[in-house]
Amino acid sequence: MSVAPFRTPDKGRDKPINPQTKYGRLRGLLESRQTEFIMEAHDGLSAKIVEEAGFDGIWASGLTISAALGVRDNNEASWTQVLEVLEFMSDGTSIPILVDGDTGYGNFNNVRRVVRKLGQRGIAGICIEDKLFPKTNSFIGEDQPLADMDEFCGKIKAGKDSQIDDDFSVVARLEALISGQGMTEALRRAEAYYAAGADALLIHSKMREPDEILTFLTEWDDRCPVIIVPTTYFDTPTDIWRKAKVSLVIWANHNLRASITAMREVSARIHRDQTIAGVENEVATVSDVFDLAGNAELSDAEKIYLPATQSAPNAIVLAASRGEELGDLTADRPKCMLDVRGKPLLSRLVDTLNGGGVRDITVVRGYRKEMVNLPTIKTKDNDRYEATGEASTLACASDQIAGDTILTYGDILFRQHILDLVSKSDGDIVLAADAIWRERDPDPNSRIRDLISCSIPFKTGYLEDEAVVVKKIGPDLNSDEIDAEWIGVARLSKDGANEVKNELKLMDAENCLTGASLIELFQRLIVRGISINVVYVAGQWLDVDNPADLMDAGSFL
Ligand code: SPV
Ligand code: MG
Repeated sequence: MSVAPFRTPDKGRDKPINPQTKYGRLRGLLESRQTEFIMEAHDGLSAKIVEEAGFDGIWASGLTISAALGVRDNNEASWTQVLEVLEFMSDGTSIPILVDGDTGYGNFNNVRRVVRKLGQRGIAGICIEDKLFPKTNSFIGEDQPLADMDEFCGKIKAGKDSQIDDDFSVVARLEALISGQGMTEALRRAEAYYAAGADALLIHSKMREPDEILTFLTEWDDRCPVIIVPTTYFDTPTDIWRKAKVSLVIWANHNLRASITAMREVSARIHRDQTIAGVENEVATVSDVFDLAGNAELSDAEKIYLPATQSAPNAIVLAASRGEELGDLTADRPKCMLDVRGKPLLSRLVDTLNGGGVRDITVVRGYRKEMVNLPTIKTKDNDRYEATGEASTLACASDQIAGDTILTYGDILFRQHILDLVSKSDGDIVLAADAIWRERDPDPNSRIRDLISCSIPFKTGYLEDEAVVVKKIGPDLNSDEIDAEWIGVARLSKDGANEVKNELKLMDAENCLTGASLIELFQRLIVRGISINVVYVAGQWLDVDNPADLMDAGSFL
């Protein structure tokens, strides 16, 4: 269906819009000729959540920014204080912001200054309302006085003359209906504000029904973009706005109101229960907070900008599988989250990594991923965990395979010195391998084991500084060629990390990534002539495959 353009009586209003800028994208929403929606935010975090939800724009509400600062919507927060909040909101998001500029914070001169400052901070547009400074929220009281119409037109002109980008939008908000001055006055002012240069009109109403808004829309007859704020007439079907050719609908305050409900509930409950145990699974995780704050980007940047000597290795923990052999124990959680003497197995593993200076830990989750929620980890997800193997799980974290990287299974425990040994060892890909693996269980076939045949066996007088390389790795070595069992811990240097990453890409291109294990990945590297080193260890580790292993894990501590 082709939609006619807006009636554009004045020249210069139909210039091409630059869709690359936030200014252009807000103007694009206003002029898209379909009904668009923007959502309220009041700080950097809520702005990010609005973008994450999929909205194409943000309403920086005066009411909710004030409330979030703990003050009234009466210009109690100064415009520069609001500007500071807006800067956080804009820096943290890539979608345009339309700011509720109240009455413009003074006269035309204040509007000029605000519009320039907003433009400098990448705010896409301002909405100013035709009331008096200091403003009062439109839903409070009756018959609030309106600004002089000509004086308000001067503010609109001043705003347009001060914008630093052609696509910056100045929206004129009409309060005539709310202040009881009637439809004729609203239309008279609409005409004047549009002629003064407003890019769009916002027609506001506090009626429970949409009738006066619909009448305005009919009378105004699509002369320019019109914005509505259906806070009081909230149950009007959205299709009515589409049919009435509303340009933009503002959902004006629901994030703030939702947060008030949620914060009240959680505070009351914690106060009453004197514990946080009851709410722990009902609130966002701390790692979710880190994700929203963009911590992953910071640790990537640290790898680029901090001197190499200061950068500790990062770790990738593969923890996507359920652990079938553990039966009902893993009905509601993956095995990495099973309790080992009062703490999840994964927490114990994280403690060991932290003890070795490894702080940047990415856990790849799969089965019951919501249960893998430790505060200090980053997460990646293998949502196809049921149909894929370890190599695919590792590929889900391929952007973390960079620089010095420790790679571990998520169902193992090992002593700190093993981590120190692999961390110090030379070689681009180094596996910690248990030379006395037979002591744990002499039968190589008793469970799936990652067995290794090495260039120098441990028993012939191996010296720690001698380079031992893997000749072959896999579950099906002949008994007499097995020298050790890989314990599930590896270290990759920067070059080793690149080799592993490339091999994962090759496997993907050859369609053999899906079911592959890590062992198959390592074996492919060996066949390609990449050297994989071994550091021998003597026991002091375990993996948890079955209930007996879980008992052993308790005693291991
Ligand atoms: C705001 O969100 O601050 C607004 C809309 O101005 S309203 O509260 O409906 O006036
Ligand atoms: Mg407001």
